[in-house]
Amino acid sequence: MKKTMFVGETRSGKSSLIKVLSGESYTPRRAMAVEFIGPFINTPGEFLENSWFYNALITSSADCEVLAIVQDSTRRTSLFPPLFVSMFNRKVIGLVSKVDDPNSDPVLAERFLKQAGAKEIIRTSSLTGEGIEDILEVIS
Ligand SMILES: Nc1nc2c(ncn2[C@@H]2O[C@H](COP(=O)(O)OP(=O)(O)O)[C@@H](O)[C@H]2O)c(=O)[nH]1
Ligand SMILES: [Mg+2]
Repeated sequence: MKKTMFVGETRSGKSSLIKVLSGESYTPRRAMAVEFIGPFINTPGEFLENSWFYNALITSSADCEVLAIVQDSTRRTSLFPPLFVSMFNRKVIGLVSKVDDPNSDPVLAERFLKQAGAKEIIRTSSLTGEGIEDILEVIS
């Protein structure tokens, strides 16, 4: 499994995805700290929400092979700036989260992820398991 770092807004669904991907063994904590869960690195939403913390994200990414940027498809806004991923010299996957939700707009979420620089995009749901196999395929 390739080491994969998750970046996304607070409550975008990062911890839920890691929980499903890692086989339910991870109990997420709500702490402003980088967490290491097997091959997964979870980063605090605050690191994306305040560009003062971009350096912390770049430092945390040193050890990872894949950068997973998570966009909540129930949100109509995104905090990813254009070409966000160009700061990281890493393979990138864009993850559209919560596609099971009635308010999900996966097309808009994909647009945000593409603007951020993601070329490979996977629609996911931690509730139904949609997209989980596809993520595992990319990072295995
Ligand atoms: N409907 C739906 N809700 C989700 C999904 N993933 C996460 N959530 C909910 O979104 C909220 C934030 O999820 P969490 O994984 O803690 O986000 P994080 O802050 O990015 O780690 C929680 O209330 C979750 O239950 C999903 O795939 N579908
Ligand atoms: Mg979390």
